[in-house]
Amino acid sequence: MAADSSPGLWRRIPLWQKIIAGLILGALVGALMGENAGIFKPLGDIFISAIKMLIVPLVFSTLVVGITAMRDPQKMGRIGARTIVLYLITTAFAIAIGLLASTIFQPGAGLDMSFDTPVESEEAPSLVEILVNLVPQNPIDALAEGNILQIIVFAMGLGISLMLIGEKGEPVVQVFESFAEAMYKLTEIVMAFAPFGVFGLIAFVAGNYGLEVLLPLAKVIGVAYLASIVHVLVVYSGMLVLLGRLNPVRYLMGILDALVVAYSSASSSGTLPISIRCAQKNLGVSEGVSGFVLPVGATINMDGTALYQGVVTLFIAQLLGVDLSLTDYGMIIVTGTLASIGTAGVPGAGLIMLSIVMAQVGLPLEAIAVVAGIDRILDMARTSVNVAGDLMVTTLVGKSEGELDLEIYNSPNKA
Ligand code: DAS
Repeated sequence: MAADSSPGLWRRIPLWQKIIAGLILGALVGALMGENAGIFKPLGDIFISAIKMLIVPLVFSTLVVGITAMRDPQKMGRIGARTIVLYLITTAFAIAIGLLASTIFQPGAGLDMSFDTPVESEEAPSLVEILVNLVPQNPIDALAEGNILQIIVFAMGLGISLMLIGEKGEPVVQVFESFAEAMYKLTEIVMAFAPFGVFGLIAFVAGNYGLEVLLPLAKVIGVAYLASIVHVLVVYSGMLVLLGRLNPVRYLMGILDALVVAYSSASSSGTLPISIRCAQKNLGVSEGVSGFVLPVGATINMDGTALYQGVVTLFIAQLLGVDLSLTDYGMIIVTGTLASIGTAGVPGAGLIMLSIVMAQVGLPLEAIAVVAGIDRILDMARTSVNVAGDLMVTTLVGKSEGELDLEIYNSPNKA
């Protein structure tokens, strides 16, 4: 009798359903076990380390292959310009929505909370510093340190040079092509572990954030989550429909894996390999566009962080009874955008950058201590928006450049 080759039940369940099951189970176990749920944290830590292991080799090889596949330096310039403009537009919308939500719902009004732990203020990186630091003095160091922007610059230079030398570059291009394929396969192997990793991460978080921590600040958490959902459903869906003539439901279904990993890990850069996989396998974006737009986005496009800066800065001003002027609102939008560009794609980075925005409008940095205790809960939401924004722009840029496979994008079955 032929061996039964049909996949077992576990393999027939779509990955995103298994990941969400891991998230729900983790929340339940964490709520039941409290801090003892920390025993599952190593599952999450191993999973995060495994996806971080992929970032440098995957981004580098995908970018080199993607650029050589484009065969047109002008096209790269166009993609870069479109990417930056769309990232700035979505970030400005995000801050505005954050400010509007806190203005309407007044989460800080009538609250009385003490705070005393001073928080050191960060300096926003100037645009000049960001530009100068783009060029790696030693590409091997950049790869070893995981400096994504420098890796992108070097990969672009190498890709364009390989394109320009034509035939002589073919052997190297083929090596990168097979290396990138191997990295995609390794990403899939790591993703099979995602349900268990997400379970471990959420069980730990749910076990450490009991109701006694969350209830007093439930309103500001609610405002941040509501504003985040509105930003994704209104701004991103609206841009996909208006600028790309694309069905936003297919986009939302296609990014679920990346969203859940972003939510449970609170790390955009840690989610990057999953984002690249979602863009290519679920949204049909080409290697070249996804391999460029997503790593840039994971480094400088943080809409969720920008939205969070708007919500929390106003929350703290309300808490202290400080009335902000229109100029202050303008300063929050400008410094919030710069702070989000300078925010690293790792857990807690946005809280540190919050000090820049608060200092700009004269709020005491000690007040950050009020939201520090619930930062992980806020970080999970803002990271999810950061990743969703990167994937939305990647989809739009792919569509505008004819590098989006509409058959894959419109398919109801997502990998
Ligand atoms: N956790 C950061 C990220 O990975 C966002 C933040 O801290 O604001 O995108």
